[in-house]
Amino acid sequence: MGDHRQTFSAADTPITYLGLDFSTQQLKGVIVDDKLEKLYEAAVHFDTELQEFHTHGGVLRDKEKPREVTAPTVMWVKALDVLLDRLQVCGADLNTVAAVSGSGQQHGTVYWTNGSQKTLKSLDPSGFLHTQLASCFSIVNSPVWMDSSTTKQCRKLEEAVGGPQRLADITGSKAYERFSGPQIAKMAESKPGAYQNTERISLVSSFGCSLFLGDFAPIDWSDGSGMNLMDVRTKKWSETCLEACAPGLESRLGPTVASGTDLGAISDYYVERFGFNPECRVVSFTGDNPASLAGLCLSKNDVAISLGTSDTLFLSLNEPKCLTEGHVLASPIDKDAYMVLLCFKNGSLTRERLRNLYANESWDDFNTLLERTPRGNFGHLGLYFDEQEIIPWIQGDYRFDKSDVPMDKFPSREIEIKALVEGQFIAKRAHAEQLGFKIEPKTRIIATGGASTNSALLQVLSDVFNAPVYIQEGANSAVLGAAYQAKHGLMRDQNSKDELFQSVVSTLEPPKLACSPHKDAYQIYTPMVERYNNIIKQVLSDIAK
Ligand code: 5FX
Repeated sequence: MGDHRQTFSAADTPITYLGLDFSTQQLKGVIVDDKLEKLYEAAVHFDTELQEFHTHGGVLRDKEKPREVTAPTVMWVKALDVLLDRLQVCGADLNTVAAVSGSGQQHGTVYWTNGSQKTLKSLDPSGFLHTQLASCFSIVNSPVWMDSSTTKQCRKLEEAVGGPQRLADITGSKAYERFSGPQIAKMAESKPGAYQNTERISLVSSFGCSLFLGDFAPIDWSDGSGMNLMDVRTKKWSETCLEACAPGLESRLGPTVASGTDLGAISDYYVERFGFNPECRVVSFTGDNPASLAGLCLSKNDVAISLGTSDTLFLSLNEPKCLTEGHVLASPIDKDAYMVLLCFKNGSLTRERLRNLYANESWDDFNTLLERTPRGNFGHLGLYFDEQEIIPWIQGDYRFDKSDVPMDKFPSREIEIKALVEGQFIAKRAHAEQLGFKIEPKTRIIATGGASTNSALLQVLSDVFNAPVYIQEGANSAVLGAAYQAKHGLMRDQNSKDELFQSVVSTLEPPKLACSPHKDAYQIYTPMVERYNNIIKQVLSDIAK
């Protein structure tokens, strides 16, 4: 390992890094310079540009089996053929790329058939990648994160280890339908012949990495934490979990590797076909959420909150608690740290519903109403879950007065709007704190996603977390994170810590300050977080009756 940039011999030409993101709807690529400034970017949109695969939103659904969601594996390969061509057409000189890394939608699995390693190792540069790999997959469609058809396998896995909390203690999460372990278990049960013929199982990320390496790439620790199969502390496969999912699984998964590891030189295929430098290194790929953590340059005291159709929160912690709500993953940038990931289904669509009900379908009116009541909303607390929420597992609208007595309606429109926004952010703080997050004087919130342009919303976020809020354009954070990780991968060693990654990204513009908390914010919202926790306990126990 060591600093390969010293030896990289693209003489007199600038050094660049290539990041890729195999996301749900498209394959993206970005080339950055040595200061990590973006030089070129390109994308291949699956539905519109690879129409022969008949995907909608990048996935395939069967009307008869609505919970099964897959994507054609070869479509991702073909997208790579097109993307690399496109980058060259943009003017990119791929000979300057010192390292490539990537990100992939988390949890999705790829099944390489017997003999495919040999094919990967002997790719012919005169032919397309997708034609050479067309018969390399033991099932043609890969299950992806939107699949929810594995409830039976989830319960079996939890029972085998001693319950959901025990599984969370080991792997960082209770069993989830979309996680790879239950997905592999279902594949092995429903298609035993294809499973038997499977030489290697990759995640979407390690699959993308394998294409560049010309060999099976190991699964990295961070994406491996989204499988319900890896011990999140020792970073080794859990034998009990493997046995509960499928026979002979360990050899099919291969080894795990620290995120950001330099895995070797790029396959000759890319040197001869696309003009890559033979010294270009391939750095392990990771999941899209960990790559976003890198792309947002999140440091130890930061919390990233993405405000979109669904809201996502993630942060880095040294000693997280593993619970049956939320996910604990190995950090992609620090070998001793963890990444906490919380997904909330009810984000923008719920905000929009209340805007339409109470604020004349206008965000300006919504913001005026939001600013009209004082912080704490006279003690009113509201929770609005249009869809079945993931954290907490509740659906419906709930309203409480200052003594926590349930109410059918709040007395005014402004109280409804304030209750919605405060309630959404109080929930985020409460669940992050349950997993070990503490507000520190240095805490910063990095807001991304569509709603992060709404400053009235961000002020409430800042007050609830008693921390300044910064805005960062988040749309491309995963692909940029992959490019940053390519550079980081060349510089890191076995003991790599957060500080090294932060120094790698120190050339970038810091995010912009959007707002700071009011002086009374901590005293107002800390008791409300406590009240939220008690209310949720009560609502969940009422639901269970
Ligand atoms: C995380 O657990 C998820 O399932 C999603 O955010 C996918 O990673 C999206 F690609």
